Amino acid sequence: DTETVASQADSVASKKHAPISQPLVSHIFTADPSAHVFNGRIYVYPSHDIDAGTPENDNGDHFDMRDYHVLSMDSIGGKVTDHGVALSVNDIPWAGRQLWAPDAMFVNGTYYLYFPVKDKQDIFRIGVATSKSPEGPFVAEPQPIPGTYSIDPTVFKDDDGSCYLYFGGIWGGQLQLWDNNKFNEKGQLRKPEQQAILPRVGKLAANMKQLDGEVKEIKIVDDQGKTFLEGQNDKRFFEAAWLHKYNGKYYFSYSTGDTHFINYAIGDSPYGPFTYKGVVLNPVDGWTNHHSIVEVNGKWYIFYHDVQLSGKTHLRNVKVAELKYNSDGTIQPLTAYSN
Ligand code: FUB
Repeated sequence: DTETVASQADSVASKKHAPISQPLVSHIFTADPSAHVFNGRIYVYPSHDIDAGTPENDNGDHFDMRDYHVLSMDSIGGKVTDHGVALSVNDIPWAGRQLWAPDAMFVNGTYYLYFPVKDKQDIFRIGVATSKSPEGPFVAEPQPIPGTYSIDPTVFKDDDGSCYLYFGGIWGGQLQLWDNNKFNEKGQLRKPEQQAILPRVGKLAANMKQLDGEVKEIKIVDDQGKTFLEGQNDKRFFEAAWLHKYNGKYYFSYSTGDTHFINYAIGDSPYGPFTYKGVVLNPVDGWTNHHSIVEVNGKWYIFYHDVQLSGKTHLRNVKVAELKYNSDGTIQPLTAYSN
């Protein structure tokens, strides 16, 4: 009968859409996972999603997060520990609202947590907080990092110990309000035929709390050396920068936001230019796509999120899956659902 046929069709559809991995934790909502191996243990620095009741809009006001929790595990697939509140918005002297995607780094005996939050004037800036322990609690510096702005900071430590802070995100991430590192309250999103807004990088000073020199734009180019136009929105940068190194090359990966891909580009310097290579992760369930890429015991993993537990874009859950390279160094694109 028609009902049986319909329910068989549903079951085929849901099998086709079966997730390839399960949420790392389900007692809280988590997103934007930045993963690192510190002292042989895997630490994940995610956003902590909550249902704050803030109405949804294109600026992402519904992502109204108030604190961070650090997760850790001794191996991929192992028991995950939630270390509790690592930093709260109430303990950041300059913060207004919206604690978005963080990252962390370990240098000279100290763990540094980098985070974006709107200041009291509602302008996103990037802050840093420190701890002697990877799980926190972290103590925030009294002011944002001078010269930084916008969202989604990530830190890459190169083989010579130099650290670089990558950041930026358009739309609600406000990158369009910054021209030549100066705030421009009239800043606009680019038109489809204009060059897309570029992500930013700054070298971190030895104290990890300041930048050493000016913030620079990062060029992501096609195989002809041309930067993307705003209209090429399945390729151009939107938010969620991550940098990793593989076989001596620098891999810059990022979200395309409104087209929901994680893409990547390869370069010979932490400053780029990076040549576009393709998709790392196809769109996941939920509007946002945000990831990190890390090597654990000789295998490579992508940490990412979707909305499997809630079905709601602002209540996400972090996951992990293995990532594979081809022999030429390109990445095999991942789809987070079986088909
Ligand atoms: O989690 C809030 C924002 O959503 C992040 O900063 C973006 O990357 C997107 O995932």
